[in-house]
Parts: sequence; C-alpha cells; structure tokens
Amino acid sequence: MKEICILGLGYIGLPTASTLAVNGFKVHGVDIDPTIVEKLNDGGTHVEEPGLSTVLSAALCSGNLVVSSVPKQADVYIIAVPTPIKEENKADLSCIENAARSIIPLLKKGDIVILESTSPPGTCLGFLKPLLEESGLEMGVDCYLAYCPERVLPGNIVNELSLNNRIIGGINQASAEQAKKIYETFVCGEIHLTCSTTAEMVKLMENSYRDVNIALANELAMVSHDLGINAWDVVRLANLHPRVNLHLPGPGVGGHCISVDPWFIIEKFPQSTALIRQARMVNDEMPSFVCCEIDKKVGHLGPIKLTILGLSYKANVNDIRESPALKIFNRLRCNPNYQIALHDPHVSSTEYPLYDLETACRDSDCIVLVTDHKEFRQIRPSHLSCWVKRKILIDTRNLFNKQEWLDHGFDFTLIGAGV
Ligand code: SAJ
Repeated sequence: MKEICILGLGYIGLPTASTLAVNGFKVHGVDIDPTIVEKLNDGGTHVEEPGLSTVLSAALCSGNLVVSSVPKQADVYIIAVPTPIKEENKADLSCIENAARSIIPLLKKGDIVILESTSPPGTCLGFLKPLLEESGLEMGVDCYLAYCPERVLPGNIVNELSLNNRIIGGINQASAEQAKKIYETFVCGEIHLTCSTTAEMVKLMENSYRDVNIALANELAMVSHDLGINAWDVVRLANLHPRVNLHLPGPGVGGHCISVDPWFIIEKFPQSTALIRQARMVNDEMPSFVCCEIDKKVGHLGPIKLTILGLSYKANVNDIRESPALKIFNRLRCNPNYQIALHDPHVSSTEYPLYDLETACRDSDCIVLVTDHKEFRQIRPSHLSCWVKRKILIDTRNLFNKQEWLDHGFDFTLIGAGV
C-alpha cells in the first residue's frame, strides 16, 4: 500500500485524508496552520461537515492518519491548498507554489503528485510541472503529475467524496493512469481520464455554469420585482419543461468556489468571457439589491434595530467566506440609523455581533432572512411577535410561508417577488 502525504487539511484535504486512511492507506496530513494541527491532534475539527468527525476519529484511531505541520516522504503527494483571488480578480497560486516547494526535496522516482486545488487552465503543465522539475526529476517520466479536481458539495462532502464521478487529468497518459490507481480504491462513481488542462477547465466550467445560471435567476428576480410577479413561481413553472433547469434567485453567490472560480477563466481569456464576467457582476450586485429593498422598507423610520438571520454563505454550513450575508451586513452597518444584530446557529465568531435567536430578535424593527438554515424553518410568527418591536420580515430565500406571516400581521417581503 502506498504512503500518501496530503498538503492542506481544509474542507477538501481533511475529508480526503480521513477517507484514504480508513481505506487502509498510511496518510500523513500536513497543514501550515499550527492551530489546525493542534486541534486535530486533540481530536477536534475546524470543519463543520456531516459525518466528518466520525471518519476523522476512525482515521486517527486506526493510526493510519498522522497530522503535522511538516511534509513527510511518501509515494503520493496530494495538494489540496486554497487558491484565493488577489487584486484584480487574479488567481493567487502562492499556496500551491509553497506546497510544491515543500515536497521538492522529498520527491523520488516513481512518485505521483496530484493537484486537487481549483486552478486556472494550464496550471499543471505551465506552472506546477516546471516547478517540480527543479527536483531534477522529469514529470511524466520519472514522476507522475495529474490534476484531479474535487467536486464535492459543502454540506455533503463525506458522501460525495466516494459517490461522485471523478475526472483525472494527467500531464500525460501514464500520469492519469497512476493517479487513477489511488482514486479507484475509494471512489464508487465513474472515473474518467483526460489531459490536465481539460480537467482544469471541466472544474471551472462546472462552477461557471452554476454561476451563470444563478445570475439568470437573479436577473429574473429583479425583473419580477418590477413586473409585480413572483420569480420563484416562474422558476418552478419553467422547470416543468423537460429541458429547463433554472437555478434559484437569492441574496447573491458566496462560498469559496462559485464566486471565485469563474475569475480563473476570465483572467486567462478576458476577451472571450463576457458572459461569465457579466454573471459574476449580476451575482455580486445582489447584496446591494437586497440592501436597497431594506432601505426602501425601513430607511425612513429613523434609528432602528435590524436583525439578520444567517451569516454563512449557504444553508447548514459554518463557512462565511464571500458570504452575501457579510456583504449585506457590512453595507447596512454604514448607515448610522441601523443597529444590527446577527444570529447564525452554525457560525461562531467574535468578529461579528452574533447573538442567540431571541436576543437578536428582541425589540427588532425588521428581520431579514439571508441564509436558509434548516433551524430557521422552525421559526413561527407567534415567537417573533412576542419579541419584535415592529413586525417587518424580509425573506431573501423563499424560506417562509408568506400567508402564515401575513395572518399574524407581519409586513412580509420576498426578494424577487413584486406581489
Ligand atoms: N445559490 C443560489 N441559487 C441557487 C444555488 C445556489 O443563489 O440556485 C447560492 C448559494 O446560496 C451559495 C452559492 O450559490 O451562496 C454557492 O452554493 P452552491 O451550493 O451552489 O455551491 P458551493 O459553492 O457550495 O459548491 C460548489 C459545487 N459546484 C457545483 O455544484 C457545480 C460543488 O460541487 C463544488 O465541489 C464546489 O462548488 C467547489 O469546491 O468548487
């Protein structure tokens, strides 16, 4: 059984390391953040994912998963570090570069290097291959190099890691085949081999497709608002067509994937990507659209208390990266008339004014639902009626039953519905 060293123990690296370890591999997990290493070694985890703590503790208890901050010599290296965007929406490959540099002294003939981090097209061939060849080994001949994009959905990562189909793009056929030998030990879905640049584009197009589709739904929300119709009804009815799959409108697109990845294509091909760029702009505008609706509703009331329900970028996760709720909060807090209280049952942070549900809603003049956590479905108008000062509710996700709130005397606004 080959030994595997995984660089980056975040949303992807940690579940992958745990899964490989419970499948019998000796796995060395590496993270440069000492607090993450310490927490994992203490039996905790910094990633909230259903099923992760179970597979993680099984991996650690078996002795197959060892975690530290320094890479160790292995037969397979999997790079799963972040690729954020820096100024001008360009990809920041410094984490990939640092991870690759840390394994150069360890590389030996026959090793396999696999990149999982989402990257601009051409990263494997044009960036990683020459970098790793500073070891004196020829990639594709002495060692193997492949791009294997992760495609798991935050909130269902542990299941999708083994169930999803996988794309493996080698810098040559031998590299793709070597990487396949690792993934076929735990992937139940189909494994498709291709070249590394195709695999890089597959990953980016999956998320760009979703971004463009959501932008279409968000444009529909803005049009519906002016038309006096309900965008959610339009989506539901249009999707009855056998070849239509409109996504849903909302307060904007967050997370570290869909709101970031399209820029990796735009960066390389600015002249040919007008549609992808426009979709990014439409989705980035949605938090402002929501704020304008809030201002229209309560801006004239003078000093008031606003309650935002949900801070994470989507339902049932604790990730606040690029969250539309944060953008809405940051914009509203600029208005000196707004005192803002946040509530999110999944997020704990000392940086933001987070409270329990009752404290956040008590004496509130307006409640804004931004993230559709499952816990919020339990909120009944009778609870809020006892706590709030004014019965004004704005729903950005179509989570609540409008009639129920109207029946309790609430002024109810659904973003994307003019009626
Ligand atoms: N959103 C909408 N309307 C929708 C669907 C989503 O406004 O109809 C919003 C969400 O609220 C959220 C954002 O879009 O703010 C993104 O959420 P998501 O659930 O669509 O996607 P992510 O970013 O959590 O995960 C995506 C997934 N990609 C696809 O479904 C094509 C996942 O499979 C990828 O592995 C992941 O990106 C990634 O790591 O790239």
